[in-house]
Amino acid sequence: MKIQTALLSVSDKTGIVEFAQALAQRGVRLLSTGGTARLLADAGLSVTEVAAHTGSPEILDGRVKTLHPKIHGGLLARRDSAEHLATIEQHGIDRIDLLAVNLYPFRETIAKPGCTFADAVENIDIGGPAMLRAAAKNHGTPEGGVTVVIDPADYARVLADMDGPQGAPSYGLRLELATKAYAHTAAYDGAIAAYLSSLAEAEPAQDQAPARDPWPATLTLQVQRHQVLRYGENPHQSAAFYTDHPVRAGLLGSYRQLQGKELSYNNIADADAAWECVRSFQAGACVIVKHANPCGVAVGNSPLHAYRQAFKTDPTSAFGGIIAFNRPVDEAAAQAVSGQFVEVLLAPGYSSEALAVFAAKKNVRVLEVPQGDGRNDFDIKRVGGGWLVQNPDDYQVPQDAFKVVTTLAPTAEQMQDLVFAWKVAKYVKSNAIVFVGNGMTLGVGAGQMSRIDSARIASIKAENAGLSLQGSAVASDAFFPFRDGLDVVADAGATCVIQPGGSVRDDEVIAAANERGIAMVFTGARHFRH
Ligand code: 93A
Repeated sequence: MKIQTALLSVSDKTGIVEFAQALAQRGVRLLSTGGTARLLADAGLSVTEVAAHTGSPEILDGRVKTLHPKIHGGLLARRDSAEHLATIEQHGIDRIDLLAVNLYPFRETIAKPGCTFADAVENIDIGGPAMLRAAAKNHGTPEGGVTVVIDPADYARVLADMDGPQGAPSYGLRLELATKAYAHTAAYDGAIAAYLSSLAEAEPAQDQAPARDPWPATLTLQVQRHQVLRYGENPHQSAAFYTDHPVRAGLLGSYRQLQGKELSYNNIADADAAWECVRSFQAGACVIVKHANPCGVAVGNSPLHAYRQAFKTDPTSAFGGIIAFNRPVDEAAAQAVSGQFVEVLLAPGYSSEALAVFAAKKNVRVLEVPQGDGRNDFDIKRVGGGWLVQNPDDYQVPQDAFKVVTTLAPTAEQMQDLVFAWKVAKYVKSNAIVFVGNGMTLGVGAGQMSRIDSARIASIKAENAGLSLQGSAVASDAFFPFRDGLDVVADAGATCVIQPGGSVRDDEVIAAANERGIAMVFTGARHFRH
């Protein structure tokens, strides 16, 4: 069924004039709302204003412009129902075969600093979603139906089908565009619900009532599909990557891929771990991640230096790793990194020389993540039949809250390594034990069910890498429940330890530290990561 009449009503006017021109050339009659109609008329197109078409003027400051039976009847009449077609004819309603609508920019409006409640409310589109839903509902059958376009990127596809053998958009395309339209209106309403619930949370307490429950009764996720992934954590799982809308700068989701194969599910998960860890450093740093755990972290006076030091921690595990830098990567670092098998590289930027080095290694996925202080509102973990929701673990114990609990206090250099180790431990799966010396990790023990095993593994790994732990600093992501873990790190050569404290056996552990000549600091906060 050829397209005879199209209704164009768009806030984002990208490509609309060209699209309308192409439709007009193909003999399509154009209907349009105020602003869109003016733009098309200015471009010399013949266009009928919706108000003229319906005989009802736009009223209530434009709140009611397309909410009319002549519009909705034209979109909703079933093309395969003689009765429907007779009914619209009887009421003087023309079929509308194509609808191009994109909505008032609600999300963009509320993102603007100083947006008032009135601005937000006026940017809640009512007529647009009503038309989108109507047109999408009536996308029809292989024989015919309504084509609905919300994304200017799809205009060309509609025209291509109109020029194809069927002379009209195929059923496949109509179905796909209808799906997209519903996904769009659902996300749009989600954004409105999230905005309104944020107002309710911000409401000042009117009385002495107990503090509001900080978590809303229902959660609306503002995410959009960024990419369908080849597969999930394993090849028999299908998967997709959804990103926040909009993504905050500084978070992984704001990445730009400069080269390399498509990212996989595990690439994205590991890249996030690496990026979150590296961006937590003020100093120039490099983080190498394997299976969601850092296997090498170092600060350095250049990206090359930081990388070399990080790599030394565990060259075996670094093979096929994800490598993140918090400074732009230069040629020297690029050369060094390309000497190893690397899955993904992340940095806030790359010199052109560095990019030229990677260009010779087509498979390396090179990501640029813009610097920024964006953080997630919350973390989510799926459990059977539910979701666990929490604030992200972005608490940083201020250094003046550190408490030295042993007779010996750490020297200034030891304190630097302790702070470094504590930072890294937060990004290592629990139970985490991290040995550090001179601004680099020396041994990382991750993901064990007992802390003493993590301590043993960390020291074994240092030994395997040929690194000495004499005089090293150690961080433990949670308290030592017994003195045995502390004894393991002392035996390995550590001379200072940082840990939250808080065990019922703290006294035993402090006594052990004093006995072994270890300076120990309590942070008062722990960083479990599962
Ligand atoms: O205010 S509305 O909710 N009421 C309506 O009846 C209506 N019809 C279309 N907003 C409505 N629209 C929206 O106007 C469209 O979704 C589109 O975003 C915008 C296009 O307006 P104009 O063509 O005047 O720029």
